[in-house]
This record gives sequence, structure tokens and C-alpha cells, in this order.
Amino acid sequence: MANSSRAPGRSRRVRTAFAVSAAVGLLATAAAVVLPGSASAASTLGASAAERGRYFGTAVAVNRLNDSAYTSILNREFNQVTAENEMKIDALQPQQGQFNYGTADRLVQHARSQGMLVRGHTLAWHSQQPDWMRNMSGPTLRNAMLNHVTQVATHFRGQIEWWDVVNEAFEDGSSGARRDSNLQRTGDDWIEAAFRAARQADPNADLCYNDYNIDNWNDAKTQAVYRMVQDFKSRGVPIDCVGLQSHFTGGSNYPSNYRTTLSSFAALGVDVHITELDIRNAPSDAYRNVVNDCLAVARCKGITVWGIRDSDSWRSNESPLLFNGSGQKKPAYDAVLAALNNGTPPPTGDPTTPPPTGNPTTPPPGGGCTATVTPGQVWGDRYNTSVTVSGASTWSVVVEITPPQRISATWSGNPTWDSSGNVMTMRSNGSGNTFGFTTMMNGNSSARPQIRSCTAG
Ligand code: G2I
Repeated sequence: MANSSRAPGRSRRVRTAFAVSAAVGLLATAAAVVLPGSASAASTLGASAAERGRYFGTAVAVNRLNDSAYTSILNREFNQVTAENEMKIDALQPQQGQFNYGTADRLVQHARSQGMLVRGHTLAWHSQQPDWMRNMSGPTLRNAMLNHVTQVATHFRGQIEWWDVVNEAFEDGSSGARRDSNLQRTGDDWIEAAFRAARQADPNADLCYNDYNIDNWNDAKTQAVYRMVQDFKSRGVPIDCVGLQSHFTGGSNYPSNYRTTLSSFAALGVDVHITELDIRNAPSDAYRNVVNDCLAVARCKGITVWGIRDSDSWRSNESPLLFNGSGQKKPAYDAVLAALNNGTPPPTGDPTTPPPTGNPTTPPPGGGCTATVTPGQVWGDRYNTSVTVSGASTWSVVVEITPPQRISATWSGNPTWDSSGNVMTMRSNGSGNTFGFTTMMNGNSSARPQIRSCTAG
């Protein structure tokens, strides 16, 4: 998704295929071509965002995956997840040298089974440090921090689309200074050291700096982070993205210059992500504005809300999310979905690019159904495909793609993958006989997916 941010000369990103899955989506008709600027009406957040080259995600608390009401909204609406707490330092390395990956792995497995992208949160942070780290200082702490970054990024290599490498390293208020912390006291260069270690451990993940209260372009903290990113880019420190947490709760408000902030960071040559969105009392206007601002900035890759239902929120008393405690959609949900659906396809796309050669195929008959391919929109970096099944109402269709191409999003079916990530089996999910998917070209613009079989039942 973020290939455009690859530095020249870096190895091509090859990641495990995560399909962005959304239960009901576009391409319900055989025509299935999204014309530039045309509005379509996807019925879930993830599907609608995917049509615009974005993701729409949520923070997940892994223990809630046992709550079927929670998980059904998660699987239906979202195509990206961030572990709310389970990838923090205290969770992953409770004792020095003892790594505890079980809970985080469970989330990654769930995401993979649902085709969701995963944001890793967070490798280095002054908060949520285990006791053994909190009491460290100097070179011992620096080395322990770098070892944590290396071990964790290595463990999750190939499964994480973006890492929040460093979280919340700047002070609030007017100083524009770094936040005082044990990590900061190891020397100003701790942040870039963490980024370098992360790049070495997982060259394919995009590396982000993540913070709150960097939403208002006029704030000293925003300007200070901006200058750091500018400095990193000018000196070749490996940074790919900035995460604006965007907690508009606890007295912080959506600023009218938010779009300026997003586009200003993007102009430095990094992607921008809205990583922890929640808004006190969930006003539709502010949620709509955030979505419109992201869609207006080509490098704004997606939005993650910080929880699903109000009852899941770290600030549940402010009811800041898109679903109420009973799991019903709130007015802000409708506003977000409408704003996504009104958005044009990605401005970075090149909708005039003629479809590449290499025709999609229709498989040999024999499985009790027939799958017919309709090429969809083509952008500079990816293209959509839809497949319509006839002859059966429940079915599974096997699709093979040519690496390094990767399927990055699917809709209107339940996908599973072989271990290579190149073969997807799409099963009907009751949403009709047409499913679709987005394929990232990753440098190969001519290959097209091949249908291997269509099996009824
Ligand atoms: O504070 C909101 C977010 C600000 N940006 C970074 C995020 O990582 C942060 O998330 C919050 C979680 O939503 C809370 O759930 O981070 C807090 C601190 O890590 C999380 O709170 C912790 C409590 O402090 C623990 O006592 C508790 O055991 O949640 C844990 C699990 O419920």
C-alpha cells in the first residue's frame, strides 16, 4: 500500500498477502468499473476505504475477540487493525530477554484470516515499559531498547504493514522540546537509532513516528515533529510515515487546519496515517471532516479509530466512537461512510493508463460453476478485478496471482490463502455472486490474475 514511499534502491517490498476483506462491497454488477470521480456506495467502512486506496481500521483488544458481537463488527467493517495494548513493550518483553508473543500473535492470526492489514504499536515508548526497563538508564537502556526493537520487528517480519517505531517523544505545550524520559536521557539520537534498528530488522515494513496533539498545524509540538521528520528525510534516517493519533477527546478538538497539517507532513515525502481517532461525543461533522481531509491528501493512507463500540473505548465516558455499547451504528458512522463513499478514487492514481496486456482467464468448466472475470479500474500502482460466478449460489473460486504482485484488498467474499500468499480461495459469503479484489502491481504491471477453478457448494 505504501510502495510509493520506498526509497530508491531499497529492496522491493514483499509481504505476506493480507487481503483487505470487507463483507459487502462494490462491484455488484458485471460492469464493475469505477469511473474516476464517480461515487459508489459500498456498505462498510473498509470496503469503501479500499475502493479509494485507503484502509479503515480499528484498535483491537485481543481479549474481546471472544465477544462475538465485537468480532462480527470487526470482521464486517474494518480492514486494518492495531493492537490496543498487546504489542507494547511491557506486553511483549515482561522480563528482560523473555518475549511473550502469544497474545499479539493471536491478533495477527485473526487479521490474516480476515485479510486485514496490521499496524504494529509500538516499539519504543517512554510509557508502558516493564519494570526492568523503567529502572534502566544510559547505554544499558539504549542497548536494551535497540534489542527490543530488533527482536520484535524480526519476530513479526512479513506480517506488519507499518510500525509505530517511536511513540509520543515530544512534549506538550509551547516548548517544542523532546519529552523528558529515560529514553530521551540516553541522548537525542535515540529516535533515529530506533528507526535504523527497525529498518534493519524488517526492511519491508513502513516505519512511522506516532504522536498525539500534532493535529493543529500552529502548535509548537506539531512544528517540532515536522522539523524532526524534515531533518530525518534530509539525513537519510529511514522514516516512511507519520501517525497523527488524533484523539479529539479529553479537551482536544479537531482543528480547522488539520488538512494543512496532513498535507504539510506529506510534502516532506512521508505517508500520513490517522492512527487513533476518537472524538468526544462523536459529532458527525468532525468525523466527516477528518475523513474528507484524509481523502484530500494523496499520502493519507488510512484511518484507524481507537476502538469499536463506546464501551470499548479508553474514554468510554465521552462516547467517542462509531458504534454504541450495543454495537449499533451511530450517526457518526453514517457520516463517515457517506464521506468515504463520496470520495473520489485516489488522486495519485492514473486512471487514464490503458489496461496492461495479459488477459484474465475464465477457468475450464467442470466444478459445477463458471467464474467470469471483469477487469476493473487500473491505477498507477494497482488494479481492481471482479469475478462473477454463475451456475451455483454457493461456491469457491481459486485465483492465482503472479508475484511480486499481491492482493491487498478483497470484498464480497471470504478469502483464504495458501502459504505462498499467491493463491487465494474465495468462498461465497451470502453477499451475492460477484466478488472483487485489488492487486498491487509491485513493479509488474502486465500480469493478471488467473482463475484456476470454480467449485459449487
Ligand atoms: O491513551 C490512549 C492512547 C494514546 N496513544 C498511545 C496508545 O497506546 C494509548 O492507548 C491506551 C490504551 O487505549 C489503554 O487501554 O494506552 C493506555 C496505556 O498503555 C491503555 O491503558 C492500559 C492501562 O493503563 C492498564 O492499566 C490496563 O491494564 O490498559 C491496560 C489494559 O486494559
